[in-house]
Amino acid sequence: MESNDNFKSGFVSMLGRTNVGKSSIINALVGEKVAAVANKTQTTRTAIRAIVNRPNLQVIFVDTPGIHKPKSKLGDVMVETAFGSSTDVDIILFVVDAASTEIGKGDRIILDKIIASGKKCILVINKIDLVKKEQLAKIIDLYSKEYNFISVVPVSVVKNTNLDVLLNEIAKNLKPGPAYYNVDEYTDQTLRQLAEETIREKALKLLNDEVPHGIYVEVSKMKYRKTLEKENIYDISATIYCLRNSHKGIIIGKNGQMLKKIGTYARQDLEKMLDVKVNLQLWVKVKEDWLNDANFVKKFKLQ
Ligand SMILES: Nc1nc2c(ncn2[C@@H]2O[C@H](COP(=O)(O)OP(=O)(O)OP(=O)(O)O)[C@@H](O)[C@H]2O)c(=O)[nH]1
Ligand SMILES: [Mg+2]
Repeated sequence: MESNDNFKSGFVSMLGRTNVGKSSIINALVGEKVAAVANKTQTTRTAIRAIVNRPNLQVIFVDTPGIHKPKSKLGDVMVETAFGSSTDVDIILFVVDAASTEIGKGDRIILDKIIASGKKCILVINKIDLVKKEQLAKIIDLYSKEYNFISVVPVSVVKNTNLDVLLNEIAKNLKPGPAYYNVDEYTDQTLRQLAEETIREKALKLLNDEVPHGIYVEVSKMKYRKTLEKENIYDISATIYCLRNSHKGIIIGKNGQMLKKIGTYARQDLEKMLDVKVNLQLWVKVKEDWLNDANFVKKFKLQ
């Protein structure tokens, strides 16, 4: 373990409503795709650790599911995980959408939790590329009245604005400590979990309505194969589970076009991530009402 007086480290959790850009911020800071990002609600389902290493600094970010009104047992577990992940961290990042004009129900619930915890909290206003200066001033004013934030940082992931400022603010507020993870690691997820997230992200992006909320992905095989040709291959097989037969039809698509598209996009990302050629096989199966199967959704619980 690396440790000296100049070295700082700590745990930082992200809290915010769904879709405000928590996972996007983490991916941008880490410089790797750690968490799935999509313009859909409830993209992140579980707490994911992402590690940012800089000279004399290690920040372990805990990405969490967005706070929303749960409509299933999975939703209950997700919200519980989000709040649970913030109890033993050094700093909470409260992420809000720059376009908000009032503090809505979800943000109010989060604020109350932060106030009750009394923890160091940085207010992060994301998506400032979408609003005018006056709106930004309004939202800073609106939230600053609610809590004594150690800092307020407006950012844009899309324009790469102020992400360095955010990391500096975090570093300033951490105490000296050891590197908890090897400095060349960037997540606690296994390759299998990263592959599942990648495939689910592509399905989320390409599918609409209620279909994407009812899917989960399970990798059944992941095997590195040496070939006689120049390039070796990673064989990956995965199943996309969905809630209904009609959803299965949509995921497969006309002449299998949709599944092919999901597979192609996922394969391209996986090849980048693994730096090797990937042979991806996707299957689609129906698993009714898994979202409300208490036993099954346990796997999304905080470990
Ligand atoms: N315009 C704009 N869009 C952004 C920015 N940051 C993120 N987004 C988009 O916002 C959407 C949601 O991003 P995510 O990172 O998945 O949001 P999240 O808060 O992790 O969402 P959940 O996991 O569902 O809680 C995606 O379409 C992103 O591309 C930004 O700075 N500007
Ligand atoms: Mg997310």
